[in-house]
Amino acid sequence: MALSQGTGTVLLAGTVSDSHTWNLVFLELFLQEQGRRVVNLGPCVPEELLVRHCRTDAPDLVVISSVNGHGWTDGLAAITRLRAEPDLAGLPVVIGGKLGLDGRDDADGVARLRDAGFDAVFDDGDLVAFERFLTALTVAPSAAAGRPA
Ligand code: B12
Repeated sequence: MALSQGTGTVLLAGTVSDSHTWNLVFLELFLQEQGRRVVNLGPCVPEELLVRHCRTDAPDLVVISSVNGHGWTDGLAAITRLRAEPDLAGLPVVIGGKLGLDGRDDADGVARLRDAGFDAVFDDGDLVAFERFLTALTVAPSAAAGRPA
């Protein structure tokens, strides 16, 4: 489903091990400023809860944030669990923040997360790239899914 400007619902969640919250507050405001309705599940969201909310809230996009340095593993577990559900296979899901511990670009980590099912990975939390992704998703979901992370 396309994210139409002003109407799309975004499900926002921190990863299971991550207790940071200001990243989520920031992203909620960022998305709301663009007219999105945001359901913010907060930090430390287990995979089962995420799956349940993907069904009950019927989001047009899922945004996962991780800044505690465990994003590669937590993100992989979350997307693997989500993509195991056939009815959620086509739901756009992205992850971003500070995914590793050393702050360096990790092309292998990005590739692993993309292969596992994320539509985009914003390792350095690049908000400009994220905004471009949102615009592409609004116009044509397939174009957004095809762009490089
Ligand atoms: C405040 C803080 C805490 C507070 C959190 C309070 C709270 N209520 O959130 C406390 C003290 C609790 C805390 C705990 C820990 N912290 Co801390 N914390 C910070 C600190 C100083 C600021 C984070 C913050 O609030 N920033 C403000 C928000 C708005 O910005 P942000 O989080 O960077 O998010 C931005 C981007 O990353 C991006 N973004 C985030 N997610 C996404 C998703 C998408 C899709 C996109 C596009 C963008 C995006 O957008 C945001 C806005 O620009 C940072 C250091 C720093 N200066 O960044 C460390 C930091 C995040 N913490 C760190 C660590 C290691 C921990 C602990 C593990 C420490 C410990 N040993 O216990 C624990 C985490 C425990 C856990 N289970 O998660 C490390 C993470 C290492 C890494 N990833 O490289 C950091 C980077 C410090 C460091 N340099 O080592 N922390």
